[in-house]
Amino acid sequence: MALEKTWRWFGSGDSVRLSDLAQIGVEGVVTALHHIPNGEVWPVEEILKVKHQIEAHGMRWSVVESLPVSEGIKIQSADCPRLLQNYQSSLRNLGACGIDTVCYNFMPVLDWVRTDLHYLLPGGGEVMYFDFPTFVAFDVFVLQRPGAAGDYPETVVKRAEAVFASMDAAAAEALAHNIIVVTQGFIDGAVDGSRPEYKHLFLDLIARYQGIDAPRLRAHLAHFLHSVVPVAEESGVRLCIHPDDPPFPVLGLPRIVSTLEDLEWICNQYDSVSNGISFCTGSLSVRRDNDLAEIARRLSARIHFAHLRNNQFTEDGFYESGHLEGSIDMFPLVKILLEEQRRRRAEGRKDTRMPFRPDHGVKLLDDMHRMANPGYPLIGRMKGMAELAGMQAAIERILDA
Ligand code: DNO
Repeated sequence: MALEKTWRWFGSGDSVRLSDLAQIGVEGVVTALHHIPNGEVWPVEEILKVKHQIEAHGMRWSVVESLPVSEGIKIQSADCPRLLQNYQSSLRNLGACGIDTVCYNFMPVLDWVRTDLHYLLPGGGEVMYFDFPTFVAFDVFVLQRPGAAGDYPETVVKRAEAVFASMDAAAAEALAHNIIVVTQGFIDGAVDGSRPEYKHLFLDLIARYQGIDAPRLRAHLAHFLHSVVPVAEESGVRLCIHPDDPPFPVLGLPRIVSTLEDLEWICNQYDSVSNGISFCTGSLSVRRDNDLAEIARRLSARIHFAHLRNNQFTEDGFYESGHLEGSIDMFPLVKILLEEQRRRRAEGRKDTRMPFRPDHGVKLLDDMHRMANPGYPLIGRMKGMAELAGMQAAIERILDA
């Protein structure tokens, strides 16, 4: 059996309707209660409204992405106990409504990062790019984060200086706005992008991590896991942490969900199927020392959700190259996930259908005129979903033979 075909949908404001998804063969929806402020409890009535809306179109609410972990939990502010209680209540409410898979991340301040949201492919499609020197230009020269230059090799800072010199004021502002607001706002980001002083607010959030290095952030994550995994377990919910994107420290902040070692450490903090991971090929593959097949094989029993996407590496970064084309060999990874489903069936586990979503997509054709969050075009994702479904059908035939 193929993986469950799911699709990230941003709620009734999304330009793609649930009826469109039913038409293109989506089986499950990945969404969140985006209207509930970060840190507040998700009430049963609100969960049920969305669940029923999805079910009315013949699909199910397969995955919550994300139930956001507030900054107060990551830094253990005075508010942390209340935020943890709220997180537990939301998990209980989700479980009571039969929503069983919850994705979250533990990245300080910033979720994913790209420096160019409109990179043109030779054929005319548009994708997102991460260019390291441009990112350093943002950090050191546009944001002017105190001490930033010391976090990078001198040669890179020199190149970043040249990048910055080539930008006019509008381009520098657009770069900051893309990184802090445009890519974060729609996923319940930490910064209120509507405020003109958004760069200062962002710097203030970063400053709150003073003294929080990787071991300390790990201790905070362990505390979070010990508080919420037992509740998830009781509620019939499987949590799955999303890896860092990109999987290395940015802005002088630690990132602790980047490697096999990190993921094994997380799984070992609390030995339960409810303490799982989201296998995001696009995020993990950016580190060339990550062996994705090895990660998938070692952790397969804890993978509850797959984000499938490819990258093309360049000398200074990477761009999102679609789903099958690019630097990642998708075939062995998809095969491991399909084999894991078979293993679960043989073991008698109930969660034998693993949801996957085509993660991001190339902006194509009519996508150019349709409103969408960065990375989430309709046609490009639909193409990716079809390609990945075809690959799965072929692998299943091979496994059956
Ligand atoms: C970006 C997404 C991430 C992801 C979160 C999961 O497009 O992949 O924002 O949803 O990190 O918690």
